[in-house]
Amino acid sequence: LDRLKMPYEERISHSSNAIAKRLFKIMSEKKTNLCIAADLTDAAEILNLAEAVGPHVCLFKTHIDIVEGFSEVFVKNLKSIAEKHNFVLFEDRKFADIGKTCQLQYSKGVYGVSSWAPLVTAHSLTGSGVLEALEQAEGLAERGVFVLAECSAKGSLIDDKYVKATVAMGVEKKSLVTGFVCQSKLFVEQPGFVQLTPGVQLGSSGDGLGQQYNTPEAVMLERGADVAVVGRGITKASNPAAAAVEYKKLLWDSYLKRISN
Ligand code: 6AU
Repeated sequence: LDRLKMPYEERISHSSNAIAKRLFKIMSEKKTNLCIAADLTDAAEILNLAEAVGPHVCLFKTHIDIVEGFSEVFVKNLKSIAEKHNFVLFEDRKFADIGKTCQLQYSKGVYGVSSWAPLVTAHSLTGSGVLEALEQAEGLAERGVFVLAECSAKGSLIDDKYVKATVAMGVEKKSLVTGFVCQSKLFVEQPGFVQLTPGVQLGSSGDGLGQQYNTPEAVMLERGADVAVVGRGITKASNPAAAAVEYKKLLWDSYLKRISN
């Protein structure tokens, strides 16, 4: 089994996680493997972005703790745009504490993430108790976690041993784990998991603060991405909707090329 050669719709039956199944279905139906990183700080601008790029993305990734103007109405509006355009809300919280603390951060506090985001990210740093805790927390019935196995940032301290142990941890909890955030082909023989790869932008190699960029073609054809995360390549464009269409097309064409080879 080689996930890199398999169409997304065929991978649905290989997955044990409800959100991975939903994601493969959305990608096949909408013909997009683009995740937008909606790293804007103004709530109204995030809603405008969601309306503009919604038809072109499978995932809408937020950092909810950078938003000024957060409210229940904001979440309600974001949820309804997600329903209208059929994309999944994805809070990139990168949970990294002991399990119990992560559980509280996930389900309580100002943001109540587990009540509106079916998908979140977590670090493996503190062990599998984090996944256990997220699974047992109150919130949406169907949920998924992307576990961070590799980082796009220059000088990241993550080494090979950490990477391997992270994937092993995710495999052990496959009912909860949607896939892995990584930069290379770590689990080609596991078609049920999704590879999410950030650090994608055309015409830039980095941001001067450690971020490193690859092209859409490189992440899809060389690095094994299933879904590519694009933030500033779209949000800083003069026309974000047009930029989303451009990235969507490049990513989808690369995917078609990959499965046809
Ligand atoms: O395209 P950018 O550089 O504007 O945004 C990249 C987005 C940011 C990061 O928090 C996130 O992707 N990210 C992640 C994720 C998704 O977890 C991991 C990583 O290794 N690098 C990275 O940039 O929202």
